[in-house]
Formats: sequence, structure tokens, C-alpha cells
Amino acid sequence: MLWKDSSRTFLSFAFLTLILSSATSLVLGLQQYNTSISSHGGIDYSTTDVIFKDDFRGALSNWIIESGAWTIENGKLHGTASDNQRIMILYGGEVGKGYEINVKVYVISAMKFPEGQIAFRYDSTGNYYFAGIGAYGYKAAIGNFIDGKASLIAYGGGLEAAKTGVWYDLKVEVSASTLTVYVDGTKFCSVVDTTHKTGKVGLTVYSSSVYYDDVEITRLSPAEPTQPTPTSISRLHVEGAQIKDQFGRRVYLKGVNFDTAEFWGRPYGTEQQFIYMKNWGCNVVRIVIECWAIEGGVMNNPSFLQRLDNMISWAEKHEMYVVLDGWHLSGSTPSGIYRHNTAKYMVDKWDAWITQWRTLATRYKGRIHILYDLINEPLQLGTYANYQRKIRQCIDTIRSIDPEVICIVEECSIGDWPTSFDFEQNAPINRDNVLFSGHIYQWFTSSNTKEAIRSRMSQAKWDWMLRNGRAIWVGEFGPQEAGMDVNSPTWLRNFMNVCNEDGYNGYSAWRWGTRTETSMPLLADWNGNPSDYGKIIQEFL
Ligand SMILES: [Ca+2]
Repeated sequence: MLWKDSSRTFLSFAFLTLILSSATSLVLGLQQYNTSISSHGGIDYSTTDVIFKDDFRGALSNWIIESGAWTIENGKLHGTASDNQRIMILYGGEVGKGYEINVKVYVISAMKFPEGQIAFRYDSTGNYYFAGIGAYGYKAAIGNFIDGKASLIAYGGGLEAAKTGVWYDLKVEVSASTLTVYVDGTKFCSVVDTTHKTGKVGLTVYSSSVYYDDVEITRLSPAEPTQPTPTSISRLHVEGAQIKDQFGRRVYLKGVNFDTAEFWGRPYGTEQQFIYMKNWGCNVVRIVIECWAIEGGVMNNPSFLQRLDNMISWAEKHEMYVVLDGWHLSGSTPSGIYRHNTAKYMVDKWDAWITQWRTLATRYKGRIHILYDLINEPLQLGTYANYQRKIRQCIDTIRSIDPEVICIVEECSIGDWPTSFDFEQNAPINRDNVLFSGHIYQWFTSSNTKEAIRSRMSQAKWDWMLRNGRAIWVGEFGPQEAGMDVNSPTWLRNFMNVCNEDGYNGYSAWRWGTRTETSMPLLADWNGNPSDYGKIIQEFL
């Protein structure tokens, strides 16, 4: 988080008003979050063959109407469900265990959300999965019916992002215990679940009137693995301007910041919060180690380290990377003498800071999902040369313990704001496997357009860095300090689109929590429900 005033006083922030529609609150209130593990395309399918196709120009002779009104209309299948009614039509044949189902879906009208989905591994009326458009209010989601009770097990896209009057290409891939949903060719969510092993496939509608067309069910045959199966989490490295995993695949780190105040000052450093983050679609969490908040110093407190251990293990369990961030400095208060005075800190506290990183690198040596963000928002450096020497000392110390870990070096300034990557152009850090990180907030830019955002990035030399083979990740971003304004949704979407279009390596939103006193919380509550700001971030994770 960037403190805008140069006097480095702790600002009071205006309250962000969170408005959730009553419908959304109701739906979210009923959700059950299960532990879920995403698969990221680990299996290569070498052969496929079609099990069944129907373009609905003939009769429904291959189908079994389980419930509701289903008719053929002008070469399309039409299913109509009344309010709070789920209706179902099943393909009569057998499909085996590994297959994908493609179908076009068009919701004509909806009483709640526009809901048209594929049902699969259908065993009986109350026991099956359903996946597709509008489930639980999301663009796409997967639900699991067990003995007539449904729960949400994965979702993607924003709330209320599914629309009526639009043809969607829906695909559900069912492979062993991995269930994945695609809409218009884009993967929206995936989950590993073993509740239902086999069963029929079909189409289902909830509280809506829906057209379906061009159903195709295709058998998937896994290829013989010739290499180790890529997993979601592997040791990352920096290759030119990109982050790659150990299998050579490009990785974008997209997630959230989790601040010391929430996991230490407040009791939210729980596995459940990491499950919510994963369910939002995060693959990284930047854990902020805010030294001033910890009496006696972070590294002297076993309870603090135990809490870090837990969070790092939960992130690993739920397949997310962790950026450990040295956030502001110790021996002080929120408005204390070292905040954003890196030169003074380097004189007074540098040895303790190096010791801190040595302790962390030793404790987490070999944990392949961790990256180290050395020092947050360095300002008031005085001279760059001294800072460069210190940063190299820090990187070399960490690498002497854990040689392959990525170290993150942030934008800096020898004076006050703004920071930039000038230093890398003039006197490079000159260390391998370094990821560079910049922070950007709405108030940095003159307007909410992509042009204004790119102009600000260019001023700070982000484009120069990319052109010259430096990898950039955005460790923090967010809307106005005081919360969302009328321009914030456009700014946020434009910013994330620019990152994705221009080749940056992902972003981490400031910040996971509900507090309004330091602005811009992503959560509406600690049950994982998004604020208005969080809803926009969910679209881009
Ligand atoms: Ca047709």
C-alpha cells in the first residue's frame, strides 16, 4: 500500500460502502465452499472419438426426459423451468468415465440468474454434478448434488456475468476426478472431486427458459505420459521477460495481498481464507510481513513464524504460490521514522533486515512455491548505488541458502514518489532470476483510459523493461485510496486488460480483508464474499 503524503503519516480513509443485492447475498449465504484443487491441464489427450451428436433437427428419441417440459423448436432443444424448479433431460446411452461435452446454450429468460447447465455422472434424481452457465449466479460454476442437496464446488467469472439473449459455447471436461468448465473456449473453473464416479450425462435448466443446440459428447483417451505430469505448483524461474514453471510453461501470478494486520493483529490467518482465495481463482498470495505490527520483532516471535508456516503450507495445499514481502520496516509504528525512508533504514537496520531474510530463507529452503519480495516501495534512497549494493547483498545471502529461489526487486526512488525502474536502465542489479515488481493505483494515472494507464507505466519504464528482457509483476494495485469512485470499475478493468495484453506477468490486488479504515478491501465479509471492488477482481483472476 502506498501512502500518498510525503510526510508519511498514517492516513485515515473514507469508508467504502459495500452494496450487495439481496439476491446475491441470499445465494452466497447458502454456498458451501469445499476444499478444491484445480487442475491446470496436466493431461495431454492424444485421441478423441465422438460418442454422440445431436443438432435437434429430429426427434428426442435418444433422450430421456427426467423432469420438466422439453421440446424441439426450429432445430433447437427448448427447456422451460418454473421458478425454483430444476428440470433435466438425459442422454440415453452410456458415456464411460472420461469425456467432454460441448453444447451451445442460449438463455431466453430467467427468473433469477440465467441458468443453463450440463449434468453429468448422474446416478439418480438427487445425485449428480451440474456445470455451466449462471450456476450460483456466476458466469460459470460447478455444483454437486448429494442426496438432493446441492453445493457449489467451483466457480469462475463474475457474479451476474451470465446474460440472457447470448449464445454461449459451453464445454465440460470430465477426466478421472478432474472436472473443468470452459465458456467460449476459455477455462472458467476446475475442481478435483470424487463424489460421483460414473453415470449419465444430460442437460438441465434452473428457474429459466433455455435453448440448447449442437450437443457433442466426445470420449477422451489419455496419452501415455512420456514426461512427468506437470503439476499446478512447481519451481518457477524468470526467463527473459516471463515467468516459467519447471516444465517450461509460462505462468502468470494473479492473486491478492494478505496483510499482517489480518493474520496477526486479527484472527483471519486461517485455512478457510486460503480456500476462499483459491475459489476466487488466485494462484498467488502476497503475504505482507509488516514489521512494525509485531512487538519484539517478527523473527524473535515463534508464534508469528508458526503462523507463517501454516499459511505457507495452506497455500501449497491449495496450489497457490506465496510471495513473502518485507513490507516496511521494523522498530517503529505505522507512522514511524523508517516508513518509506529506506536510506535511514539501510543505515540503522540493515543487518537486522539481512538476518530476517536469512532466517526466512533457511526456514523455507526448498519450498518451491515461495518467492521473496525483498523490500516494499523503497523511497528516499539518497543514492541509488548504496541501495544497489544492499540489494545485491540480500539476494546473494538468500541464494547462498536457496540458490533457485526468485527474488523480487521493486521500483524505487532516490527521493519521494513516483518510483520507477530508471535504476535498471542506468545501473542494472545484474543478478539472475530476478523478478521486478511495480505498484500502481488509480490515482497514479490522469484518467481511467488504457492510454493513460500505459502512459504512467511508460513513465516508470515498465515498457522499457519488457523490451529489454526484464520480467515485471504488479505486486499491488487498486482503486482510489478512499474506495471506489465512478471511474474505478473502468480503471480496474482497463489496467488488468493492459497487463494481460502487454505481456506483464500478472498482478496482486491490494488487499484481502474487510477493513474500511485503510480503504479498498476485497471482501464484503470474512465468508469469502466479494466487495464491489472484489467482484471486478474476480473477473480477472
Ligand atoms: Ca440445430
